[in-house]
Formats: sequence, C-alpha cells, structure tokens
Amino acid sequence: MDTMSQDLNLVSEVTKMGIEECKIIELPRIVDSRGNLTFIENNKHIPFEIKRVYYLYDVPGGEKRGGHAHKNLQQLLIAASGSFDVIVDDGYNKKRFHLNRSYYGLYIPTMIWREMDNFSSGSVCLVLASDFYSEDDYIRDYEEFLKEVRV
Ligand code: T46
Repeated sequence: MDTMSQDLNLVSEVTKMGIEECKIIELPRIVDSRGNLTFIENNKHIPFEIKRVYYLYDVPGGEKRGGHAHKNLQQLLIAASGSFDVIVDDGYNKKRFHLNRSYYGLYIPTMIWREMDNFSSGSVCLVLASDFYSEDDYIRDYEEFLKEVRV
C-alpha cells in the first residue's frame, strides 16, 4: 500500500469515531473510612498507554475550556475534585457529560470536538493523555473539524 492510500485509510478510520465511542469508565475504588483511593494502571484500566498527565485547576466561575479536537490523541478526563461538564461532538451529534466523581473517567477518542463548562468552584480536571503535547495534533477551527469528519 502506498503512503497516500495509507493516509486515506487513516482518515477513514478517524472519521468512524462517533460520540458513542466517548464512554464513562468506572475506575477501581478502594473505599476506606480514612478516605477513598482510586488507581489507574497503564494499559489496564484505560484503552491507551499514558504518556502525559496534566490538570486544569483554578478555573474561574463561568469560564469555558476546550473548543478543539485532536487528530490522534486519546484522553481520559476525570473530575479529581468538584465537577464540570464536557460536551463531545463528532460533527453530527453532541452529548453532554457531567463529571462529578473522582472514580469516573470520560474516555475521548480521536477526532471528537470537546468543550468544557460549568466548572464548580475548586474543581480539578485531571487528564491522562496517550501522547506528548503537540500543537500540530489540534484542530482548533470548528469549520475545519467539520470538513475533516464529514468526508
Ligand atoms: C483538552 C482539554 C481537556 C502545553 O504546553 N502542554 C500541555 O500538555 C497542554 C495540555 C497545553 N499546553 C499549552 C497549550 C496552550 O498554550 O497550554 C495552553 C492552554 O492549552 P489549551 O488552550 O489547549 O487548554 P484547554 O483547557 O482548552 O484544553 C486542554 C488540552 O489542551 C486539550 O487537549 O482536551 O484540556
């Protein structure tokens, strides 16, 4: 297969991702009167290898984050503290998830537009990502995203 066909195949793979692929994953929980504990092991509890961890915090009330899609990145978003909403969009359908438990993670595959709002005071959004940071992996223009997914 030549490089061009491989690239075309990759694109058609990518376009198959629908919002039904965005799933809440229930993480292990050790309930303890001293306080609960949740753990995540690489390649075991989530469907990708973790290469990066980052977190959003001190988000001012009423603020929004996100507003982009990733070409190749997969992520798991966890409300490590407080709560917030994530709106996922595959170019045809949208779905709003309310994250408010630190033992639930929202899995977002490639080529899903995401927006985040409704952050509670003191909330922390912990993100596990399948790759290192690369601005080239972002699609930050919604019209460009629609063009890519509606082929
Ligand atoms: C996502 C949502 C949930 C870095 O230098 N390294 C990093 O690992 C990240 C994530 C960001 N940055 C820089 C890039 C920008 O200059 O931090 C700045 C803010 O990033 P951005 O505007 O993309 O932040 P959010 O909150 O809109 O989106 C972030 C992630 O970028 C994104 O992948 O899915 O959180």
